[in-house]
Amino acid sequence: MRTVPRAIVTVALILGVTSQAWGMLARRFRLWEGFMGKAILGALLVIGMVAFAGQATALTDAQKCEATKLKRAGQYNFCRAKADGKAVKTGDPVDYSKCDAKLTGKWADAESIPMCPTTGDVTDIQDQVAADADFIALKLAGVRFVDNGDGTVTDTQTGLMWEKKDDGGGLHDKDNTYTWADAMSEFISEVNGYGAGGGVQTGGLGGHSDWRMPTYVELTTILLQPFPCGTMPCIDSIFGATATDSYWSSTTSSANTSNAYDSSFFNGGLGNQQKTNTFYARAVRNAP
Ligand SMILES: [Ca+2]
Repeated sequence: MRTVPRAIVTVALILGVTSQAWGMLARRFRLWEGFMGKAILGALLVIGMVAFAGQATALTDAQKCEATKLKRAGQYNFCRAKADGKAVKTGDPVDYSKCDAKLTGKWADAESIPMCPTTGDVTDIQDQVAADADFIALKLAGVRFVDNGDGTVTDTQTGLMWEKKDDGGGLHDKDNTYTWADAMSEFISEVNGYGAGGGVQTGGLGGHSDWRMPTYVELTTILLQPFPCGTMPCIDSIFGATATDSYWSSTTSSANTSNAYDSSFFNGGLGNQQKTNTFYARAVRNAP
């Protein structure tokens, strides 16, 4: 991919500098008139062409496949954005079916090139590009919080995806409390789809396995503004059931490493607590 433009630039530079120098010499000594002058100029041209052709044909099948897939992924993104734009203009439900069909077909074509660096990844890339495109569409719609319908909420302002809490008695129950260490390891491990005590990873909340505890700064971004606030719990209701109490951040107190910073969703108060105490936890990951 990158060797061709560099080769063109290099050859052009060599030819440019050489021809300038050669022009000066030619004007000074009238070299063009001689057989040697023509022979040297011809040789330079041939060397340049061979160098360029050599670089251009040096693309491997793997590079061709990778480059083609990149192009198709970009076209898929564009196709989705266009469909989003059409839905905005017409008010009709957005329809990605043509984009999906096109991508699937073109991906198969790309994979017919032997030695692709990756194969069988159309669904994976499709999901990733779709998530990126959806995120942009929501951001442009001026929507801040989006309930993804799978137990997660996306904040288009910060680019963070949050765990939605419930009152169902399971892993995501708002009443579960943890020491800081348990929140950082066991709780997050389970949200990421590992069984209690480790084991094999499957699923993960919303199909993701890169959940983590929020930093102190991240945690404060979902407090209702301005805070301390009069609303209890101090958070948008889109985040589901929320304990009106302190939630752990991942950030250790700078003054006392036995403590970690927390945010109270009772009224938006900020503080730090001994890590051995038990408080509430809400997982986060980087969207999309
Ligand atoms: Ca409960």
